[in-house]
Amino acid sequence: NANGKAATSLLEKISAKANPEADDATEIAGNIVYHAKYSPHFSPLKFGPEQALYATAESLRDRLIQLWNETYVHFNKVDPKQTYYLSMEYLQGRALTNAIGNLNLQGPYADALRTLGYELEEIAEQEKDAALGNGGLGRLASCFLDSMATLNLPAWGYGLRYRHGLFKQIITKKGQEEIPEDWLEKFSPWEIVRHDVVFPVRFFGKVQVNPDGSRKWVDGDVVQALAYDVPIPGYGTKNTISLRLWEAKARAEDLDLFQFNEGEYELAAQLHSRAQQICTVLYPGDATENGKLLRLKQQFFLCSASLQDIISRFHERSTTEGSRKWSEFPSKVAVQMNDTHPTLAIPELMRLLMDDNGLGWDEAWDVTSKTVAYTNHTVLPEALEKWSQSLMWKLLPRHMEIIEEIDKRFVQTIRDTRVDLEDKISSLSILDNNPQKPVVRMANLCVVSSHTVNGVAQLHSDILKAELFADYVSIWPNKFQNKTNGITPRRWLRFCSPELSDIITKWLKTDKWITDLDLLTGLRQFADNEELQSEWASAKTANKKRLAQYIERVTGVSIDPTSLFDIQVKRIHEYKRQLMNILGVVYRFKKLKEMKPEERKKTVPRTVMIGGKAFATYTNAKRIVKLVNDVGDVVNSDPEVNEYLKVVFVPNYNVTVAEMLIPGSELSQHISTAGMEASGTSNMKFALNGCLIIGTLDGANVEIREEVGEENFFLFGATADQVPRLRKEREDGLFKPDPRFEEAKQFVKSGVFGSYDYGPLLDSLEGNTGFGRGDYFLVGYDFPSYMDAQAKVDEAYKDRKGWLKMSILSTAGSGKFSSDRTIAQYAKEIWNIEACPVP
Ligand code: T68
Repeated sequence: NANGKAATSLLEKISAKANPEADDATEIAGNIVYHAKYSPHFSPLKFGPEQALYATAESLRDRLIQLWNETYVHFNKVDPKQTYYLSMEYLQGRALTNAIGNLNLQGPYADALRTLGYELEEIAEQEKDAALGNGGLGRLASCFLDSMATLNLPAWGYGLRYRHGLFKQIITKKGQEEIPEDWLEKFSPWEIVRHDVVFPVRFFGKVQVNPDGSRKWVDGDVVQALAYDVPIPGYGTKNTISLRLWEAKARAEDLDLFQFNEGEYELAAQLHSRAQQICTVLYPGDATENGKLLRLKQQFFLCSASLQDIISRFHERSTTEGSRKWSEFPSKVAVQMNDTHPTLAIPELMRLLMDDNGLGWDEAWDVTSKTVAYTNHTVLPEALEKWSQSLMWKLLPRHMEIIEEIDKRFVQTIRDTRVDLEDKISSLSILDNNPQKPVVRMANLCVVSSHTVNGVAQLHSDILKAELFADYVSIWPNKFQNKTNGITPRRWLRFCSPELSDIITKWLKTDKWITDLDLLTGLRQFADNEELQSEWASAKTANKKRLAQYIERVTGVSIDPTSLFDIQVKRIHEYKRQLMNILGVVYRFKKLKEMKPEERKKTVPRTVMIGGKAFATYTNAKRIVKLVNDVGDVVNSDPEVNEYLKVVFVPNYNVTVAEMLIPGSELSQHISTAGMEASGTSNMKFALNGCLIIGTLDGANVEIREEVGEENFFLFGATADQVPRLRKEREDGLFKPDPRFEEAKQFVKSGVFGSYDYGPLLDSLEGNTGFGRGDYFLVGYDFPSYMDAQAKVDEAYKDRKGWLKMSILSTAGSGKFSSDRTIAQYAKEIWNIEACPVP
């Protein structure tokens, strides 16, 4: 069926009929055919798998638009308080299976497609991921949208419509190479452009002082923000909410026709191309001044367009004549800032209120600070955003005035009320006026201006309160909260592992767990049950086989589905310590080589899979990718060992690849240096899928271990409170490395894995050698306890029944990590919003 000839002839036999409410297979097939014929994007009457995808998606879209309109009308009528989630990133992945699943139409859609000559899975495979994010933070935003819709909450997401999402990773002899991702190459059936939703966004220019003393931002460049809406269906509800993505467009008058006719095409279209740059790529490199400027433009573009839209909706929904009282704004609008990236929402809201709507400072400040809340996702100093003051004055002069004023008033209040904090003012203030490099500290601006600040796991929130934001806590003890992250159980269990889901539903005698994940505790009583264990094992085996086929297809490496599948997938970063994982593998390989054949036979065969993208300019992260690949090449082709150990680098890790890997894994690694991973969310996905965790007491691992039971978690490593002392010891040369650690490093240095220069990478693990950072991430310190924990894993895996029991208990204990729980807490404890179900 590759060229779709057979399907094309079937197309002719089924009568086309547009019907957004179709719900049996025959009608759905008619609707798909309708779109194949009358919403053409390809040459007439072509119906290959790709055409089938678009027609299927469009048939679903009809239905989503129906529900979406109803939701929109209902929200407008009820006029509830609404949350707006502002995020520079969303990692939506594919939408087809998710939409069909949330609407509970798997059966009819699969049947409809079969009458057209296709399998649903085959069609779903055609879809590209929407990868408008980097990692956990972006995926969290997408899980949150799913939960907001499912919980019937009046909430919308706002983001940017990047033309190119996160780069595609390919692995060559050189290691990772990046090629542009192209999700909009053809078009996305999931977005609707709203030609009537357009707002002007200004850059540069100057501040004009009016005769009455009021101020106005004028001149500079004006770019149009145009809205593209993506429907977000809830599970088992009519409620369908919006992810509104802004695209930047120049105005027609920005084309200089005179210059164009003079043949100066580039000059003539200068403003057009400048506008276009804004949404061209996700996270443009910001090493250069130009790169920084573009990134700041992106952030402001998101904030300004979204706030203008929010304000216009606030007035639109008013039932009284004329415009509403501004004091009502915080009872109608909650704005959540996903990290500091949308911090400019604060001065922009102040500006819109004061300069465009005539509010005084105090009134505007009262509205703004009651509206905005901030989520912190990191304590790493290098990841805390600081923008150069001169760059900000250039791009956003009025906002800088406002930020200065916020800072001035804050500092004055501290001077007036807290003499004890006098010597802390230089670190508490928003502006860092260090003459060498004056910057705006965005996190400080967020903390000072928000009514609530939250961390993303208990340990992380505790660290924020005790360290990063400790002095603010003494000023505003009630401002700080924890909201432990969560994941949507729809995408991350129900749809990615239908086999396991069916077993769970069968044993719990209900599928209500899909929206009430705490019900999974009901599996605990059956953890020893042989029948459940055997069903559990066969679902796992099926998922492992599917994964093995995938791995063979994309890497050419054949892996044994009866071996222990051990996976670490996440962004490549030194703090996440993929290097410790691969050094552990190197050590295992060396020991296997040294063993006699009969000894080897007693070991537990393992397949170690590592995947993730390194930021294009992060050299050490790229060296880690290279090392994993090189180790894999040697190990996998070693005839003595490769029956017992395989090492695979899984290329181009993304949401879709995760949906394949996670259900098939048995052990997953979450091994960051304690205190450095704010939460982690893939740890939750793995645990939910019955995969055991080897990990440190970091981020959400702490809570996962509490929930699944410590006997079902392979713990190792230093704790967060020990880390500073251990780093000091390392610096002072008081640390004695374990011989296994030295042996593994030495083996890499010896050149067994090729001639690439791993020197700089290995040097980063040394103490006071003058190289690297003196093993800042404490790989050397944690290595022995890591290896001991790995030995426990091998022992545990030999006990088949014991392992299955642990696996069942892992799933049973994962209820807490539903993003439905997280979002219900945000709704109640931060946003103060209530469900608004469409009748
Ligand atoms: C992650 N942060 C945390 N940042 O590292 C992770 N993008 O522990 C946590 O679970 C997750 O957020 C959700 O809370 C990120 O993913 C980014 O991707 C990032 C950072 C800077 C700029 C852009």
